[in-house]
Amino acid sequence: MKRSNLLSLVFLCPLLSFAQTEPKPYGVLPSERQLKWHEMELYTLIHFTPTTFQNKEWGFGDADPEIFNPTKFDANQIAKAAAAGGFKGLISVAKHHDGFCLWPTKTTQYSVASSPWRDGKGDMVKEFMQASHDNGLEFGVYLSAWDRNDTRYGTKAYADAYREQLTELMTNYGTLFTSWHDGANGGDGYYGGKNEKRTIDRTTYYEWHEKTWPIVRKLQPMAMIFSDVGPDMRWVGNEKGFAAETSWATLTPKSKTPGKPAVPGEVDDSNLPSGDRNGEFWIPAECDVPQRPGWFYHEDQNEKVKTPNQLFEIYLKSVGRGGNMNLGLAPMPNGLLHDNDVKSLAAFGEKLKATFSDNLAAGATAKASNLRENSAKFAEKNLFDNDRYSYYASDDNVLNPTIEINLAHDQEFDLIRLRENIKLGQRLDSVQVEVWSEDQWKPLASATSIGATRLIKLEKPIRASKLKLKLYAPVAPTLSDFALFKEAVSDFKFDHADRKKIAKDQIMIISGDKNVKLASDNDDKTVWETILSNQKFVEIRLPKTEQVVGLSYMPRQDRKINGIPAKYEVQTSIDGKEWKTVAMGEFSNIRANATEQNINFDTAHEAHYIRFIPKEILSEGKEFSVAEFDVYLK
Ligand code: FUL
Repeated sequence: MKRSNLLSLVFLCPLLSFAQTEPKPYGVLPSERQLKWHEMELYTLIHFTPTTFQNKEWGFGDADPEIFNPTKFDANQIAKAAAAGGFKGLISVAKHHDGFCLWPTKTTQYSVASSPWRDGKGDMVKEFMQASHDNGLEFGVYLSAWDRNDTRYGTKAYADAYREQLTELMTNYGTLFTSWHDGANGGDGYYGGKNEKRTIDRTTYYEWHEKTWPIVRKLQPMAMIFSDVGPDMRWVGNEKGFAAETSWATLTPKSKTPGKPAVPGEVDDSNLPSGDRNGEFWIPAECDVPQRPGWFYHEDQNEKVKTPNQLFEIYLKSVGRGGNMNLGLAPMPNGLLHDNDVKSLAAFGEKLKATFSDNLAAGATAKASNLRENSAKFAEKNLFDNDRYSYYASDDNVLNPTIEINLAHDQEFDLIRLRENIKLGQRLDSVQVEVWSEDQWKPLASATSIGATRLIKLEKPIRASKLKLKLYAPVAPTLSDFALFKEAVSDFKFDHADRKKIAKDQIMIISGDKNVKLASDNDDKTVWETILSNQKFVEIRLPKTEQVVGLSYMPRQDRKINGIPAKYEVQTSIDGKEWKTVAMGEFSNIRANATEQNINFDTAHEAHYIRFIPKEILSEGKEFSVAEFDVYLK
């Protein structure tokens, strides 16, 4: 370098020093495995068991293994579709509540080994693992603790067998990124033919902390353990895929039973969507949500596959709120994903790429009101280098620095991305963003709980060239990223098949209650709550006798559970006098995932009158509630 250039460099940067005292970490910190997980952002969860062939959400455990025969099963088709959607991992539900194991386990006969699939010689978990790796995805497993098939369920022998199953999965399927343990366990089931209800003490039965999870830690040290309350990531408290607007990565787990440990299924879930500011442990939210209304495939949900725009909204409210997004994929009985699912995933992947590949803040310059030790190591330029861990920091005594940002030129954007260097903890309380417009600073947006990633979506795109960030923290903030994007438009459409839904004004519900029309007003937000008469049923009258093939029940959408049935029966009649039962069953998982429940009759039934008989109402209060009923004709 010429001497004059060197001199001018020294002259231009007279203030920058080489000091580099890092700020002290704040609060609890993420582990190595959690850091890696935060970088993943997106992965998928595959539900495919005999339950798929029974068109149910929860198998009872009594399905004959003979029905499990997916003639076209192709793990590669599924993994490829996930990868095209931008997902970085795939979790195989190796065993769901029905107890059927997708690998030839030594612990029970109830597995692929007893099915006609691949002549009983297949290992579906292995095929999913291979396909994941072939498509650049990490692999993980879900092993339901509840087992509605196993006759030993409820005894120590089953708990031991469960741990043996876990050991098999942790040993034979390569490096796993997660071991996923859902919270639903205990209740009625087949249990080797006993057909009874079994209750376990969830706080002691599985010995999660003492015996079960140590297996994962020993055999798969980098696998994130999921359950309602961690230890590595937490359930977000709903199956919509949305974290709360303010969602901290730290949490103080709360038990449902004071004095007892908070373990899967025994959790006070009130703080799961939001986490706790300064919580006791780093347990970020995992936002799980199925791509369809249910976790398993149902033909009548083919048109309800989430669109790329819906998936994008979930991305903003999960990854964009410091959590990860776990999307449920549901193969059809033939073992392939439906075309609608594949197309929507691909279009979502394209939308993500089109939106986030063009950082409109690239090339910007920034000047902070204070720079830590005036050191280049902590300089503002670190905000634009796309490195999650290089960061801007202020001096220890400056807790709310401001940073002025000059974009390379005028830009139109509607998304702002902020990140903290979380290796030093979740430090920021909040951030405010201002925009320079008409010769003054104007408030544009604000956010709390920044953490690993915070995406702020503006109501509408804005054009600007100068912005200001105001940071608020109890210690020196360590901001690692500032980026701007414009959401790419997706005009994706499914090929719709016609459904023969009866017009709403043809549905007459017989009741003296004046609010009854709320149950068929085409508005999911309105709820009909009622005390049922002595007979305890809801009666629907059609204008004339029709060939009825099904009914749907949309539960209330206001997050309350009062009046929602867990089980049902449907009866039909031609003359209103003689009735026959045409369907009976459970609304599996309706508490966690209150989506529309479709009841399909085995065959069309001539009916002028229909009775819906709700059973096992989830919560006391008014006896029955419904957002919407629909009736389907042949
Ligand atoms: C829940 C289960 O009950 C659902 O069926 C589904 O598997 C979901 C991902 O986890 O706990």
